[in-house]
Amino acid sequence: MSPTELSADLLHASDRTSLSKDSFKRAFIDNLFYTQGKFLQVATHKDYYQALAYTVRDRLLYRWVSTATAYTGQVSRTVSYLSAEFLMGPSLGNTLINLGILDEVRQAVGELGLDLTDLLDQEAEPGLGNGGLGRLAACFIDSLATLELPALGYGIRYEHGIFYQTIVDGWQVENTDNWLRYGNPWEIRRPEWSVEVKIGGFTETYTDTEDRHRVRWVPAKTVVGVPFDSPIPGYRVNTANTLRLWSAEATQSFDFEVFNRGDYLGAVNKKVTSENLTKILYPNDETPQGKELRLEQQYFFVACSLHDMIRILKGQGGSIERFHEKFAVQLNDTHPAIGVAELMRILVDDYLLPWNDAWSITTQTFGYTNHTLLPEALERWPLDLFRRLLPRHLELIFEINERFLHDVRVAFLGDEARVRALSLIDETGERYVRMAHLATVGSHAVNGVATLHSDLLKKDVLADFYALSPQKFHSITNGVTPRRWLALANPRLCELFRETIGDGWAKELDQLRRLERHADDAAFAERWRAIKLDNKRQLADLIVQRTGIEVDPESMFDVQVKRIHEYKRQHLAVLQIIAMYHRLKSDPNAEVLPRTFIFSGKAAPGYAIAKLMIRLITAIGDVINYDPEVRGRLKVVFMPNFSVTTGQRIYPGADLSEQISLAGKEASGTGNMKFAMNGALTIGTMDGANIEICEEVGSDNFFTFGMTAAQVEERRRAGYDPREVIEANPELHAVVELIRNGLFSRGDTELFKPIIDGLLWHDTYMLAADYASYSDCQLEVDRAYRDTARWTRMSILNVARSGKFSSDRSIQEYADKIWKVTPVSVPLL
Ligand code: CBF
Repeated sequence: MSPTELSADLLHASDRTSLSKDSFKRAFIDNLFYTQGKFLQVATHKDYYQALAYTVRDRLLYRWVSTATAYTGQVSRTVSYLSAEFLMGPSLGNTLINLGILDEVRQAVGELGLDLTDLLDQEAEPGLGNGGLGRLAACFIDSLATLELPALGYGIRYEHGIFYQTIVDGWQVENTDNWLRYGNPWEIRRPEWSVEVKIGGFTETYTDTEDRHRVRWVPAKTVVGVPFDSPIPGYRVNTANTLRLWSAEATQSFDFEVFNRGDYLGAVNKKVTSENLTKILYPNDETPQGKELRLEQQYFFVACSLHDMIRILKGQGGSIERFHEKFAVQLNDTHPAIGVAELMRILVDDYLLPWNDAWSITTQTFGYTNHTLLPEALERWPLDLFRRLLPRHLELIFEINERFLHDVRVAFLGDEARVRALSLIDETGERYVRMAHLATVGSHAVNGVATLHSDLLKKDVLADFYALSPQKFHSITNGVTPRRWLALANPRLCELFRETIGDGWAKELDQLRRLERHADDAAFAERWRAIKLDNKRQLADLIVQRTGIEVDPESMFDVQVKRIHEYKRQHLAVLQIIAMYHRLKSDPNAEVLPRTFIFSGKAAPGYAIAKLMIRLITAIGDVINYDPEVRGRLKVVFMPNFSVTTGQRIYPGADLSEQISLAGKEASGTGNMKFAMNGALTIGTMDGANIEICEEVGSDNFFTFGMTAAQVEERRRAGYDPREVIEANPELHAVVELIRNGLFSRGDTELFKPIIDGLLWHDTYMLAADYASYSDCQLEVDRAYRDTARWTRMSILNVARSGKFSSDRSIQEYADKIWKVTPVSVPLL
């Protein structure tokens, strides 16, 4: 019997594989006993969760091993998705959905006297990302597995993920995230595939045996990257791909020489510094900080991942010249862009390939996704820092640049301005390496994440690159996985889907279209409303639990959840809330629709204005929520610690989704999609994917306001003075005065001055210019909401037409346009 047959035999006989309820219960008790060392009567909820997680993981491992076996036997191209962030969210619920065993497991644990929901709540969320970009990576690996595409997600196993946010006296307080405190049952450490990564030092030249000049990198230190693997199951398929996250360890845990000299602390110093590398996720969204450790983190995980791919290639008997045929490597933003130089280094220095061959392999390997147009978000590294950490890579980047700029000069004779604009090195002041340029030059495909964003990339941020190689540019609109964001988050709505149109939508979201024919069915609409109300009740419970604020589920839930950032304009919503409050105070009988405004999101710890915006939201809540004259008609809530888990509770309970960024600033947005597919209507600017959502659901079912991206540019060019606009709008003027005079700061006129001054003197994100249009649009929202039948119909149509926004569609486009990969079906062993 061969080893594979032998293990297949064992698998079939095992309680670790079977999906039957009895075998599941036996396995659960077994895990409780043998992995947790507990029995039912004394175990805690955490123990139960761990035992359940291991029981489910065992079933997953069977698929994982089958997948690995299927992949080993064939040579089809594999996608390597390189991302510094993977905001996965808890695994247990999602795994149960994807394996199709949620109901059985609920029953099995129920028969043991346990409640599955309680157990799901025990899981610590791995917050290994800041926001949209990291969450997109998580949706994408779910879709890759669901579409049965061979893929590996590569990233960093941060010991501490995004900070845990609490609100103290109305202010954001950051607390250390400790997601690994109880261990992580979903990962397996694979020390046998560790990689040694060199850092720092210098380079030297030498002559090889064939008398050619070569360069050798002599590093200052070496760190070991240890992979931790988690299985990523596709939805109702046998495929379980791998998420491989790298953790830094020291080459030696203890330096005996130093210890023997009596320096006890010094003996462990190296270990501590090496392991610091993957200690913490940088909590900045869209504002990279030029910190040395950050560049080290980026290089570390990229170097580990490329070496791992070469190990796999070699293991399959492939030659390095065929690297690009085996791997399509996608750069999730510029964070892994150093991969271009690292692959060149490996090919030229380690494998001694001629430059042109190495360059051809490299450019055929990489694809680059840009996620932002904000100039301040484009990563640049000071040359000195770069040289100190990666001396050889800097030399290679210079050489790439020299060759590239030669091509530019030939393409645009005499246009030295263009040469400077395209250069990989920014020479305008202190010299920097421009990572977006490195990624663009080193990739065969570059894409934006929504149509407008891709157009603006071509027109603005990467315009010169587009002029040079237009064929490289693509647009792939983002998407989100319907498994987590519908099946898991909104079970009641999905039950209605199941009864009405069956289950196919979870894999082919376009099938939701079939709901359209029920949009005018009164009984169906009634059930739709009842589900929304139920979801709102649950959300109201969560709100009171987390904030102490009671809200009325019958009021409209008007929600803005996302990172706190000036360009996203949470403060525009705040101005509008104050205006409504003012209206009510001026005329207590004024017709103001009862609304509950729900905000949630984290501000980067060093981003003072964003933190002040949180303070302003909590401050207006403190006034409005307790004003007897308002009689609960308006409530303002700030939900602490927005996360994947919190999102799963918020999206299904929302009536109105606020997507109000200044047009041209939000690359795509993905929260906007989650809201729409959960039946919330959007009030939004013509920005990012809002435009496509509006196109899909129809402008009658979407509330648009504000300037378009082109109008924003025009207005700026014409000279924009926010004070003029504010003076001319009595409502807005009154609002600004209320804040300025200290209504929300107990008379303190200094507290919110930075926000007010910003608005009056700069208004970079043009709140004043869009205010009137936003305000009018909110009146239209009021009118629509009062007409219950109309609102419900709009809500149904939003869901029915949200099929485009599945990440399965996005991934299929990447597979066809960029990666050229095809599915591999996995037989179970
Ligand atoms: O593409 C995914 C998301 O990425 C961001 O969050 C980012 O970090 N650059 C953008 O801000 C979002 O618009 C985008 O949806």
